[in-house]
Amino acid sequence: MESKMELGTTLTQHILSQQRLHPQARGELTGLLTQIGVAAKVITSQIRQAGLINIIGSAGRTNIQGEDVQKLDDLANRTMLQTLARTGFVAAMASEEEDDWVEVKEDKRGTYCVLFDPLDGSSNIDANISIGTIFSIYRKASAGYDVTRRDFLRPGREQVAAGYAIYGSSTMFIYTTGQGVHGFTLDPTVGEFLLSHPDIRVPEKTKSLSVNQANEPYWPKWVHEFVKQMIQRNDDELRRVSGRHIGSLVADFHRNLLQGGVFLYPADSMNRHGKLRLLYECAPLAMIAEQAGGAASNGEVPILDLVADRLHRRTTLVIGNREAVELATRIASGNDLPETGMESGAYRAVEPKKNG
Ligand code: P6P
Repeated sequence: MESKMELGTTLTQHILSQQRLHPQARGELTGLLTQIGVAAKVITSQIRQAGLINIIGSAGRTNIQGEDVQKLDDLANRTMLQTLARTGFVAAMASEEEDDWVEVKEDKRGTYCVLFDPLDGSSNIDANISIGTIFSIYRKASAGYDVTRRDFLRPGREQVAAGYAIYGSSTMFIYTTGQGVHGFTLDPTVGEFLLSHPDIRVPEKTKSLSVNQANEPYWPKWVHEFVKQMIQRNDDELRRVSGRHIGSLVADFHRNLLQGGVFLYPADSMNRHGKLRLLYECAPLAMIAEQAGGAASNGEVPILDLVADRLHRRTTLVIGNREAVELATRIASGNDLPETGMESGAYRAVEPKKNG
C-alpha cells in the first residue's frame, strides 16, 4: 500500500488564508510573519547546537537592562535584526538587546514597526529549560519615512499581529493577527512549521498559579490576598490549583495558554515598576491572551490600554484565565493600588475606544 504523506497546513499557507480575510491586504504582513518564522527556525538551529559549538554562556557584556547577555541572546538578536531588515516590509525595529530602535536603510524601508525580545528566559539556557522569542508588530503610525516615538510608544491595542516562538522539546510558533490564536509545530524533517493547534482558547479552569514565591516578602498587599484566595480553592477533596513556575515567561505563559492558568510578576518593593517589559513582552502576550479568551492587566487596567513612556518600560503583569485576572484586578483596586509605576507617570492608561 503506497503511503501517502499528507503534509499538514504550513505556517505560510495559514497566514495566507488569514490574509484572504482582508481583501485590501498587499501580502506584506504575510511576508513579514513568514520571515519571523524563518528567523525562529534559524534560532532553533543555533539553540539545538549550542552545547556542541560552544555558544552557551555569557557574551561578556551587559545590556541596557543591566543583564548579563548570553552568547545565544546576541545570536538571536542579530538573526531577528538581519532577517527583518531584509524583508523590505519594516521601517524600524526595537529589541530588548538594543538601547534604542534600529532604523532600516532607506532603500529597504517598509511600513511596519516590529518589537521583540529575541531570546526571553535566556538565563535558563545552560539548564536546558524552554526559552522563547516574543514579537509585536505595528503598522507605522507616523507619516513619511522618518521614524518617531509615536511608532513605538503606543497602546498594545494598535498591534496588527503578535506572537512567540518557544524552543522546548519541540519548537512551536504561536501567532495572532486578530483572528484568533493559532499554533504550529516545527517538523524538523521537512523544515516547516505545521498547524498543530488551530484556534487556541484558554481552557475554562484556572489550573496553575505561576508566581515567584521567593519575592513574597516584597509583594504589595493585593498580591498576598490574591495568592491566598487562589490557594483557598483547594480543599481536602480536590486540588483545583497547582503551583507551576518555570521562571521563563514564554514557557509559563504557553503552559497556561494551553492548560489554563494565571501568571503574575507584580511590581514590588524590589522592582518598583515590575520586571517584565511592557512593549516587547507583556503587550504581545496580552494580545495573544485576549484573542484566546483570556486577559492581561497591570493590576489596574488592561495591558493593551497602557502607553509606555520609553522603549524599555517595565510593568506589573497578571495574565491568563480571564476570571483569575479579573479577580486580581478587583483585589488590587479594592485594597491598595499595585506598585504599577502609574504614580510616577511612567505610563498612562488610554481610555478604551468607545465601540460604535
Ligand atoms: P525572576 C527571564 O529572565 C525573565 O525575564 C522571564 O522570562 C521570567 O518570567 C522572569 O524573568 C523571571 O524573573 O525574578 O522570577 O527570576
